Parts: sequence; C-alpha cells; structure tokens
Amino acid sequence: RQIKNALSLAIEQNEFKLFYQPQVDLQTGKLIGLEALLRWYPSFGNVSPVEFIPIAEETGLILPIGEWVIKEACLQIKKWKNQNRPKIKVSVNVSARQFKDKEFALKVKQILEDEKVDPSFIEFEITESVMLNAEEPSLLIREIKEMGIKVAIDDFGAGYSSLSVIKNVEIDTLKIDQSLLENVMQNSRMMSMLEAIIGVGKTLNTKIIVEGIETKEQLNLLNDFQIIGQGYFFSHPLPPEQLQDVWGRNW
Ligand code: G
Ligand code: G
Ligand code: MN
Ligand code: NA
Repeated sequence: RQIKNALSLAIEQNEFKLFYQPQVDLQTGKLIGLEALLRWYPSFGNVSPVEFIPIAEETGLILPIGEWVIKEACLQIKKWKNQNRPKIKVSVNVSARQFKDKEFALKVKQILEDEKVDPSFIEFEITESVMLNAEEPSLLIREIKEMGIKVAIDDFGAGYSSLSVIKNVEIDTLKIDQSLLENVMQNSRMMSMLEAIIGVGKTLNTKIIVEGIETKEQLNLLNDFQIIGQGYFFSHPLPPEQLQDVWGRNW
C-alpha cells in the first residue's frame, strides 16, 4: 500500500529517471541503439522495476507512467541532437496494459506532435506474450509503424516463440531473450536453435538483438553473425550523464 501510494505521486514528485543501455553492432563494435529503462527513487529508498512495474500495471498507473517514459525519451533525444551526438535509436518498453489502451496510438501521436522529434529515432519494445494476448495486435502495430516508429519484439524465445506474431506485420527487430544465451552456454544443441532464429530474422529482414551478453566467452559464440548485442559485457544501463564514453566507443 505504501508503494502504491508513493507510485501514484512519483511523476509529480520527480522521482523517475531513465537509464540507457547500449546496443552494439557486433560486426563493427559501434553503438547503434540505447534501451531506455525506468528507474524510481522514492524518498524511502529505491525500488526495482521488477517490483514496481507489475504494481503499476495492476493499478493502471502504468498508463501515465508509460506516457512519461515516452515523453522523457523524446526530450532526451532532442537534448542529444542539440549536443550533436550521433543519430542513435532509442528503444522504449511498452507494457501489456498500455498496448491494450484504446487511446495509446492517439497519446503517442500527441507526444510526437508536442515534442516534434523524428519518430525514426524511436523503437517500441513489445513482448511476444503481449502481442499474442492483444485483440488486434497487427492493427495497432501498423498504426505505430505508420507514425514512423519502429517496433521490436522483446523477450523473444522466452515463452511461446510463436511465429504468428511476426507473420502479419513487419517487425523491425527481434530481441532474443537472455535465457536463450544462457541455454546455449549449457547445451550446445541450443546453438542451432539460436542460429535458426537468426535465420528467420534474416529472411524477414528483421534486425536481431541478442540480450544478456555478460562475458567475452558468450560474445565469441556470436561474433560470426551479423547481429546486435546488448548486455552487461558492453555496459550496464547508465544515466544520461554517464554516457559520454559510450558514443564513440569501439567494443
Ligand atoms: O532494467 P531492469 O532490469 O531492472 O528492468 C526490469 C524489467 O522492467 C524489464 O522487464 C524491463 O523491460 C521492465 N522495464 C524497465 N523499464 C520499463 C519501462 O519504462 N516500461 C515498462 N513497461 N517496463 C520497463
Ligand atoms: O524485459 P527486458 O528485456 O526489457 O529487460 C531488460 C532487463 O535486462 C533490464 O532490467 C536490464 O537491466 C537487464 N539486463 C541488461 N543486460 C543484462 C545482462 O547482461 N544480464 C542480465 N542478467 N540482465 C541484464
Ligand atoms: Mn526491453
Ligand atoms: Na528483453
């Protein structure tokens, strides 16, 4: 209850901050994207999104919070543009509740209009389970894509791995869940599974991001593929003021 109350006040109390985690082209070693990850600093400490995002979903608070996240990411994109940073795509996580919201597309349009940011800088990350549970996922995704925003399937391979979600709409990016990479390390047969998914991505002209790269050993398994990597090996999620070293870095 304490958390719910605090969460409902968090936007006006300025307690949220976006961190950004690098996404790296494994062929060139260059930064090609940043995933925005929400952090909350209430007066009583700090609460992980693993804990507060589900509460925000249950209470519906994820709607205003999710809007805040998109708006904040847009403001940050504009700041980086003014600082002459390279053109880097920013990924924003969209939750189930937001995706079900009938006014979601309208709200996004409004933010784009207010902030006048180039939508091709933005990618929405939507998990495959959210897409499978939505009524008309392809309609909403098409609407998002018509605005010029890119769409990624998050946590792909964690649950259903249903190809049906990518059958009807043009998805820009498949994000392979980190559990798959863990499995590959333990069981070499899983490597064929990963290769198969990478092949599907190639066929559909979809970018592939492998998540949860933590070690050089894991990176070496992936070096021959034309894919993107994300994980603690490259960088933890960082606040904007700590990203200086990331822009021109060669991994
Ligand atoms: O960054 P971290 O590992 O703590 O994130 C934990 C979980 O919270 C992940 O599943 C991540 O997708 C989710 N998450 C982080 N930021 C956001 C956000 O802005 N919106 C939504 N819906 N989920 C987020
Ligand atoms: O559900 P989603 O994929 O959006 O969540 C991303 C989450 O994964 C964030 O909480 C982020 O902090 C976390 N994360 C990012 N890189 C790594 C990594 O290399 N290892 C682990 N265990 N978690 C990671
Ligand atoms: Mn994500
Ligand atoms: Na993910």
